Amino acid sequence: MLRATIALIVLCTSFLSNAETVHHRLHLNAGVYTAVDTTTFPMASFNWTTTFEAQNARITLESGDSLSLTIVNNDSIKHGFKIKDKTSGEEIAPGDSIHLTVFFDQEDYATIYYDHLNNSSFRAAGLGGIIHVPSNPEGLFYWNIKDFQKNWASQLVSGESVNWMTYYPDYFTINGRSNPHINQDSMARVVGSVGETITIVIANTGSSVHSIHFHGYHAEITYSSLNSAHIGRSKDTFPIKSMETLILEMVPDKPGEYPVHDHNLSAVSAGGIYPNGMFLTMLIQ
Ligand SMILES: [Cu+2]
Repeated sequence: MLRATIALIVLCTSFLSNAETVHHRLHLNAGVYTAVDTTTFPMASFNWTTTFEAQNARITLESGDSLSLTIVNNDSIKHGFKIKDKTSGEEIAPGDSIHLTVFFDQEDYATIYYDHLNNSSFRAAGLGGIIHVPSNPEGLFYWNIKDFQKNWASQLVSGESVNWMTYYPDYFTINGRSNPHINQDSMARVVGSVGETITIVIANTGSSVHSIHFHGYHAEITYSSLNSAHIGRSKDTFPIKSMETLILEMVPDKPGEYPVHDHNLSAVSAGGIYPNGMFLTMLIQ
């Protein structure tokens, strides 16, 4: 009996020891984005290094982890940092850095970290990424979706306010890319097998509502940051509001290559050209 109890304690401790303090450093970089049609406009992102990349760094944790995060502001103006539903938001002076530690206890959970200052101007300039705590480490894909209005980009990246009532986005990205380049991102383009469990984390870090339409397959909502009542619903179109996160689970029932795109077709364009926006294909073998 004593031996069994000790064995159980050892077993429990070994499970708990998976939880750890995970150290990461994010660099807030301002840069120039080259869109799919070679148009360029200012953008800002949170990256792993001091080099600007349109794709914001993605943070994956295990439940029970403490995220020990340093954020370095490499820009010449003041910025902010907030983790949605987790922190209240802090400011970072130009050239300075902040440090915070946040505990993540829920699995199958996704949230957004972002620059919360200036009435969403900085977030709309690109500063928003995904934090994900998966329940299953296999078959994970990520779509960080954003929309941009090219002729506002200089104002937004400088933190100037805009009249959101007149917002008219003309560039649309997934993980910083658009169709057809997005198909080169192996964390975005779903490639899998019949019967495999595929998890897709979608975060709308842009400013418009999007509606993601799957051809060929249905998916089930396993997490919704806005509507927990939607969990368990199986369907093929998923509206997602600004700053919402969804986790979808899909088990393909047949092989094939099928498109996924924003059902709002203006978001399947870049500078008015179709289909250079939020459009990619899923390949199931
Ligand atoms: Cu469709």
